[in-house]
Amino acid sequence: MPRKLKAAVAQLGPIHLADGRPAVVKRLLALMREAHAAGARFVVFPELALTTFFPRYWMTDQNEIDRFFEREMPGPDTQPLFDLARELGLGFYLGYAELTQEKGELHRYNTSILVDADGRIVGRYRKIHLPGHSEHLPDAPFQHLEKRYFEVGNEGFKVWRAFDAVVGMCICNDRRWPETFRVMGLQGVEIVALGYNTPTENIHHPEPLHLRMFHHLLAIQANAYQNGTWVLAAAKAGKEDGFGLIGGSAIVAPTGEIAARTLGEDDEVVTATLDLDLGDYIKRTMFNFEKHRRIEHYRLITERTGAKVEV
Ligand code: ING
Repeated sequence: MPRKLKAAVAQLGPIHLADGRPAVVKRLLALMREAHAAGARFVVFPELALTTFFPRYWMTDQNEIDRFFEREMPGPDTQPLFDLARELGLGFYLGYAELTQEKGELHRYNTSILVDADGRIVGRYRKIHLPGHSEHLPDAPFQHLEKRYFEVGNEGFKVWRAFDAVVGMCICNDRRWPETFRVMGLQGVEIVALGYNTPTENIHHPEPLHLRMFHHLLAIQANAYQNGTWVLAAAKAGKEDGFGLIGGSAIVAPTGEIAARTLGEDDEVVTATLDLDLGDYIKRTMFNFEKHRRIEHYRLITERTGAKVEV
């Protein structure tokens, strides 16, 4: 019996500084209803889907910074998402800024959760590849302070059984690193859900605008194919208080082909029926890890952090 899952990617348009959580949650609920009406049982939301992309701003007051974080999940503002998930039988991936206490100390992560069709949290991922910088860049048009506001995730790249599939998660910049997907690929992942907030401008080095979309799609298509997995990628897009974020939300098949993608930069749902066995032939042939990988030659990947020219 082929395993099929109707899934959705729910792109968010801009969230401005003035937009409170209740207004954003209202948009998320509407997107859930739209995904459900299209027959979806799983919907992927963006990274930091409850607030504006606040790492673009230089802040020094911790109370000001912590206004962007969730101290509990679900909390009063987000509980309606879990209630609707249960009512509709629609699971979701949600990205948000997590403020948590561990062993009496506060920790802050760029986090995503996997919620099943009963509205229960079955998985959590804390972003590992934090891009950008930690000190103020006075000449930059905006900041990218994820290294300042978040700690590196401490729970690795895991997978969970959900929606009759093996499901993994990552967040934004993680999608550019093949290690992200290969670690999940080595756990038999069949669906990787990810959210992203990708600025239209690269503050680190001027590059043509078209490369932002090209690199985004290149990363998710290549990693889908090289690990024989579906990839569901949801953008927060559009101009947030004038700062541009790319769209390009997409559902990518294990073949690397784009099965669905958004056209605009506002709230938009796209869906596809995932054949959860489609990646099997890729994992049995081209990317049969057991048969073809030669880990005896890969030592540098885990022993060396930066590149070193020794010739
Ligand atoms: N955003 C960007 C991304 O990886 C980034 C970070 C900015 C990468 C500029 C390259 C250039 O899509 C997040 N949130 O990781």
